[in-house]
Amino acid sequence: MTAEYQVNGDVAVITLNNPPVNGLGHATRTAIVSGVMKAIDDPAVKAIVITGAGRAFSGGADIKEFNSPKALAEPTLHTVINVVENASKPVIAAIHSVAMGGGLELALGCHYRVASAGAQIALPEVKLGILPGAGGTQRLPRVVGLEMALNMIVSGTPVASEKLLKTRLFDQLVDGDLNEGALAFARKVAAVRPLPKVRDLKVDYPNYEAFLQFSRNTVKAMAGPFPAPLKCVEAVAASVTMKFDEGLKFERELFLDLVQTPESKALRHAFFAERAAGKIPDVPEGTPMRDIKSVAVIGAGTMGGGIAMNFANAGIPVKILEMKQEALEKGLGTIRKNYENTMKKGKLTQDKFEQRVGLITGTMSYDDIAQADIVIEAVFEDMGVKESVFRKLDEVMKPGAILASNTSTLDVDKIAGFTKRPQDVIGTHFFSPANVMKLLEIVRGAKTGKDVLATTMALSKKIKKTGVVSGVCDGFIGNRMIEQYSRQAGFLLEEGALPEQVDKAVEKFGFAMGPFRMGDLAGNDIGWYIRKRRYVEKPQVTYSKTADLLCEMGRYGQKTGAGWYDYKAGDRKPYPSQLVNDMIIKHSADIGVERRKISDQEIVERLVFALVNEGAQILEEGIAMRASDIDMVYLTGYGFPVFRGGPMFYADSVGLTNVVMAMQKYAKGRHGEAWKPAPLLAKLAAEGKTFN
Ligand code: T1G
Repeated sequence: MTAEYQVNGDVAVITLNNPPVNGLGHATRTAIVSGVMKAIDDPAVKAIVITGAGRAFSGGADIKEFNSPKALAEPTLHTVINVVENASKPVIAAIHSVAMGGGLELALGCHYRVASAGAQIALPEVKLGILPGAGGTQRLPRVVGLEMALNMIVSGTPVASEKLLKTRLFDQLVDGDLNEGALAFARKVAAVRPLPKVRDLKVDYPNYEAFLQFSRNTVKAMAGPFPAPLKCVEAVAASVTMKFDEGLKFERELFLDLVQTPESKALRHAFFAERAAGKIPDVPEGTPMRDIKSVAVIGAGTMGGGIAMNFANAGIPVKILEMKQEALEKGLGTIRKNYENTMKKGKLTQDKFEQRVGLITGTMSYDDIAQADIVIEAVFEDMGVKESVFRKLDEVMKPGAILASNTSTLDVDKIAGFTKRPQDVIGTHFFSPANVMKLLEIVRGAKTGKDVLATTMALSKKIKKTGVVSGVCDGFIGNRMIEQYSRQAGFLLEEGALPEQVDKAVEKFGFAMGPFRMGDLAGNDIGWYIRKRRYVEKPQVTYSKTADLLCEMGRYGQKTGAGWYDYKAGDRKPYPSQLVNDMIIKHSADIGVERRKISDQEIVERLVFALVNEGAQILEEGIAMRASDIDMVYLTGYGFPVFRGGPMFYADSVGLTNVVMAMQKYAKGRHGEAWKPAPLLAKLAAEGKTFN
């Protein structure tokens, strides 16, 4: 059942029961309507309460139904709300935990609303690239006022129920048992007539034009490529400029426009992709987990310090091990400074600052970390160094401790082989800056225990990371794909483009930062070191020499004051470098490549489709469990534009046949071997299918 009906004395209670969050799917909507009709027809029933079972009143429309016939099948949410609002007996919404989106709109259609404290009240549709489509933009302003409603709808941010008590949204805050409170309230208002309807209220806001114009300007400035925020303002404006039914119609038109936009489809894909990533098919819910009460981090450098902060932020004590006193003090000092900066920005209170700093301690003795429940090494990216660390950890760590490596490319199975407990070894690949980037690649070794995997995935959620499981291969998911992206970027320089053109082209596509600005930020020497290893391991793979020539000039990037671009002291802005551009142009001549004018479209296609092709290989090899996991890696770790949904989703939206055709065009050019379509990509394209 997706909504239960029972009569308690003279009050009918309709309980939404569609786990996990009582999404208002077609079956639930049908059950609500039949419940209300039944209550109306029953002379013994004087009032009706609608409440939610489980963890929510309702999380809104069932977004799993979107773009399917069910979403618009009668009774639509509009119809349900009409039935409720026009019922001849009072309908009371009893809200706990979550009332969001269509769930809140349903409550707004009721005659009364009671709530327990701490319920999250929101119209978050804008985060899915749409807007409240069942009257929320017209009713919410009528109960909380124009300004509060506009802020809630444009931001999508939840507000706690008790903060809205003084508004006409709630008639009562119920302490104790919500259903008992709702029943008592229902009996109190059962005979009150006329029945109060939110639609009959007026929005009272003097000089609303000025406020709305200010809102339009502000929202236009912050909305970026997303059309929804501005449409939210227009819909809310209708609550003061139009009659209710006209406003409702206008809202509906805007909603139907937005639900079809590529941006909304991408955001909805990202919503589900993030949740799917936490599911590991052969590690079911309920797999026993290890208790993580304390963490140790080895290495107090940039990565080690950032990693440690994640755990302190989650209230978990962290011990950082360094071999040299000076390095340890420097690392702890950097952490303190980071927290001080956050506090200066007003994003951290003094007591939170002290709590977090107090949770991070330093040591130079392995014995001090032996009792930690998980130890994460963030030492130099060299297998020899990893070997000595893991042999030592195997010696000192208590039985059952999880031994994690922050390696970004090395073989986790090999690392596990340095210990007598490979089942306890796992990769936890953080992305720099580790206390900021959401992505955590969880690298599953061949022998990693299921409980270790389940524990690490749960721990990633606790430290507010997006955990994505990767198999063991060179570069896992993200770095293996960025390798092909970087190769194409280098070839484009040899063939006629310059760093600034390449960066601008992909940044126009939506990337946060192009490959050359990214290299200057992260350090060009990191890639140089990895390529030197690759030249030995995979001599058949060709790279542009330009990046090596740049490093040989000592131009590692911002950290050396010069990289692909020039930098001025204290200024992180990149300035095109004549010296580097001359080097590139000379290099083309040296290798006999005639430079040509390259279009931005070619740049974007070669960089993005290089990601897609490698992603298809990764999917086929089972390194990634699903295409949407690859999308999550790129959305949360590599600045891929969210409004495009991730590389694999974007390829689907372009059409895999078109992707393969573009690749066939580039296969005719230099290094054409790089454009051999991955078998899975070729197969899906031939069958007219998609990755996701
Ligand atoms: N529909 C279907 N499934 C949903 C859902 C929804 N609205 N919300 C969450 N889920 C699933 C989610 O996929 C996951 O599933 C599980 O619930 C737990 O979610 C007309 C059209 C409600 C605050 O945007 O913000 O109404 O992976 O891990 O951290 O105007 O989910 O377990 O199978 O996030 O406790 C507007 C989106 C819809 C709310 C709970 N509503 N959801 O957070 O759990 S559009 C939203 C959330 C709409 C109307 C329009 C959160 C939550 P699984 P979770 P959580």
